[in-house]
Amino acid sequence: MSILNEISQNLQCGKAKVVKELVQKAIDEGISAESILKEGLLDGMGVIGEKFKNDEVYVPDVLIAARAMSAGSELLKPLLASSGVKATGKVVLGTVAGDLHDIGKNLVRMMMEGKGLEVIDLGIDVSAERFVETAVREDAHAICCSALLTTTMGEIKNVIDAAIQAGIRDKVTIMIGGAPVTDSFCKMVGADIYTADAASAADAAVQVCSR
Ligand code: B1M
Repeated sequence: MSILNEISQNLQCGKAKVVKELVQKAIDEGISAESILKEGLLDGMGVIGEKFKNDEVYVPDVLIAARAMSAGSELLKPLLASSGVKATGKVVLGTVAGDLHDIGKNLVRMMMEGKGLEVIDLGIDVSAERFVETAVREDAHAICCSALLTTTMGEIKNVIDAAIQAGIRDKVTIMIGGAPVTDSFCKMVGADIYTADAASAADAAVQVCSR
């Protein structure tokens, strides 16, 4: 079994310590951080997601797999950071109200920080008002919303409405993403930028902050 396969398998079993050791081993063997993330950690999370959907595993199994994912991805953080010219800019990031998923959001943060952006991470279950209040207080270039549930993606519209109400809609870019979110949803609710993955989100944020 390849080491990336081993990472995926152990992540599925929630073995955080083993996953961490294997990720370190893969790094030491010279495997790229992108491959370890995609073919190891995200592959394992994908399998767990499918099994979760089919009722083959339950919330506790998913939680321990998520813990293993976080343990492994922490080691990749410095490697995923770009070595290019550092950008400057400030963004407010969070998972929308009612939504507790944070693995994708944390990847977005890692990638953005890697590009030199200042990321104010509000965590999970963030209300529309909190996104906007923070953006005003911090004079942020962008508000970045992550949503993982079809039942919470509608919260993005509330963030946009709150930005309009606070009079900052023309000053702040609203970036959105997460598994159920699409470009057509982005257009429909009046957000500015949809990106499908964390790396593209970081590239787009750099563009926004350099305008
Ligand atoms: Co949840 N869950 N979950 N869950 N969970 C999903 C999302 C689900 C698709 C599983 C399934 O049925 N197959 C399903 C949603 C179905 C739907 O809405 N249609 C689901 C459900 C139903 C639920 C609960 C309701 C289950 C229950 O309690 N009955 C519950 C809801 C809790 C809540 O939020 N209120 C729940 C709970 C949980 C756990 C707590 C157990 C755990 C979260 C742990 C954590 O995050 N700390 C969990 C997990 C782990 C998942 C799955 C298995 C994996 C999600 C994940 O982390 N993927 C997920 C199934 C799946 O997605 N395959 C599932 C890896 C991560 C890197 O990908 O977050 O998509 P993702 O991020 C990607 C892109 O989307 C993008 O970048 C990343 C890649 O580079 N991206 C952005 C993300 N945010 C972005 C923002 C951007 C740009 C890009 O710009 C700002």
